[in-house]
Amino acid sequence: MPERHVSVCENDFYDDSLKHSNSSVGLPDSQTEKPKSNILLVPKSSIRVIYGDLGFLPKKVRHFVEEHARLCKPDTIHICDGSERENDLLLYVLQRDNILKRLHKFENCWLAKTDPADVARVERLTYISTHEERDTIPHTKNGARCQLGNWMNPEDMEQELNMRFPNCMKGRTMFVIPYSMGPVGSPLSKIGVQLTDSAYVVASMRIMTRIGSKVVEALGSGPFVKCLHSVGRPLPLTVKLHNNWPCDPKMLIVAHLPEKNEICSYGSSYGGNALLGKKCLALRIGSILGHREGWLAEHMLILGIENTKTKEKRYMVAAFPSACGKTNMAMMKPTLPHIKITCVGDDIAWMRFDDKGQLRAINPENGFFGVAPGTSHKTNPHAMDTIHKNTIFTNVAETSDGGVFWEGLEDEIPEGVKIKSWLGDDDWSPDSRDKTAAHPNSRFCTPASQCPILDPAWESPEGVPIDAIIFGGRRPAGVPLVFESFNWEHGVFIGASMRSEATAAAEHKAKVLMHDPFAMRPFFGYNFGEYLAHWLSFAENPKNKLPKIFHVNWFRKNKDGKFMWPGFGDNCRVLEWVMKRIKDENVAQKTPVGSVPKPGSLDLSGLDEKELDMETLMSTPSDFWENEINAIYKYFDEQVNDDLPSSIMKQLKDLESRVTGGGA
Ligand code: OXD
Ligand code: MN
Repeated sequence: MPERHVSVCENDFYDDSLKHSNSSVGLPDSQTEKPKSNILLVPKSSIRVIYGDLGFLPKKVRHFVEEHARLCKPDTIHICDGSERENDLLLYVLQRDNILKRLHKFENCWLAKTDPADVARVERLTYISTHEERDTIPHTKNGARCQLGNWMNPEDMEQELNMRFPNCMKGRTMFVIPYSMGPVGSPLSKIGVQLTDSAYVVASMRIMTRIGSKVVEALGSGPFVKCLHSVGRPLPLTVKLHNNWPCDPKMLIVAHLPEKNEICSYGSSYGGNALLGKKCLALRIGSILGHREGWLAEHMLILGIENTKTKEKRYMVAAFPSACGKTNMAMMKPTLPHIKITCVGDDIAWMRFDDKGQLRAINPENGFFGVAPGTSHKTNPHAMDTIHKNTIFTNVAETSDGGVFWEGLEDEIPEGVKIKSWLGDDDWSPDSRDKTAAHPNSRFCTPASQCPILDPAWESPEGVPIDAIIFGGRRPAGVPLVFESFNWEHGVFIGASMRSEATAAAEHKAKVLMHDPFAMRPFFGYNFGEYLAHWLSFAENPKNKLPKIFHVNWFRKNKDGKFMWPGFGDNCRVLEWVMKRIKDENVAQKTPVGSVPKPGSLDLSGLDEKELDMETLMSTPSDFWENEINAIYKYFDEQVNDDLPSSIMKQLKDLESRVTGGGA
């Protein structure tokens, strides 16, 4: 593939747009309402605005753009309007520069392959910078390395950023993306403005968030989160790129500066490192704003569930660590004919108790950035129906008939079709040099509006009412299929003590059991102890109708290493039981760890009950739980230390005495 060392500013396609932009010369003065020209003068050179008009940006945004254009020195500026025309232009350029390849089998679908060194979120280089360390992370004990976030002081952070951003966009175009997390104009939404030198990031942000002129209008003179992103490869290049994918993994940093309402990301173009609305704004900065303003930003899917027999409908949220099947659950095709699931969101929930004390949730995103491997017509037919148009695939394998392939699609590939692996092996087979056809963290980035079971209220500005909160993880042993907390405080403790096998979404080794409280371990914006106190505080307002809290585990294995529960569409049976518990139906029985379904209370119709060992699936073996309790003691002690709320420690002690038979 020929290397193209060009930036979009060289594209003649822009000529047309130039005619539409104000090109008279003059020095823009950010203090005046409108700049006299669309050319930004910086010392010794000028930066042309080749798309859009600086003059239409609110003063504060213009100032932000000008300041960072002076710092990063792009050749040109493109102010995103979010139009179809703009998207066509970007896709043309990305295709021309061999960053995206059209997938002819589908409608408007694209394939990107990254530098193999830029394939996942990099948690160890993701920082929150505040004056006080303890505002961000608890002090650890016994010299333990903090697992609940990375802190850096503002002076060191400034130095780190100064080593990277000056001149970093030379030769490139700086895109200005005004974006809304949440429906444009909803009182629960937040606005960000991302500056980036990656057209791939713009094309992806356009799917994952709402971008463009409508956001600028909604913003007016209001606050916004300042987001600066660079791939870290100014032109001319000094190194050879892999797959034409600009990135600088050695200099990578993802920095959050909550005291300035700013996010700065350098060196990666992929996923949560680069699409700054997602993990950076919607979770890390979002959780800080939620703490300040009395709401919750959580790593949770949101789904609607309807029993068509009783005509009852409820909404639930569920938190699972990355790549544990949130997207599959959010789009579940239930195996019980009277259960209907609708999808509101698959990754993030912003939740707030309303004036009547009802918890309400919005999905701040506009698309799904789902893990591709494992997704198939068998596991998630609704996702498969969502992704066949207007989708950007990254690091999946391609097929000789212009389609895509990943692990899990073996039964869906037409006879005679060849597979080209994500690393470029042209005739890939399971015995090939490349172990997997697709990277384990390969993704589809697809518009939510294409999901066939999207909930009618998914964009409702006030959010959907939430009646159950579900936690879960990959637990091969000891943890029952489902259990309910005894009360809110116990539920918060269950969230705090979550553990799960690591996955490929970040740099950790898969299969290692990691503590992942609330599935938020990589995404806490502030001290986890404070976060727990924030959750506990909602019980102090007597008006709040606290949802019931549950824990599920679809991943328990038997002695032969086989999954004991069929999972996927059959998980609706567990959700139906949760619905009954919301109404306080007498279908639960106590165990030391929580309340599990009474025998016979889960609808197992249609399943081969001889195959199912429900007794073991619901069991809570004491030896397992004693070890679990010890691990939680160690974790709370070393990682949360003095910041652990005393009521959470009491919950752990109560669990211990229930498990060891000491009462409580
Ligand atoms: C994601 C993640 O990309 O959790 O959603 O890693
Ligand atoms: Mn996620």
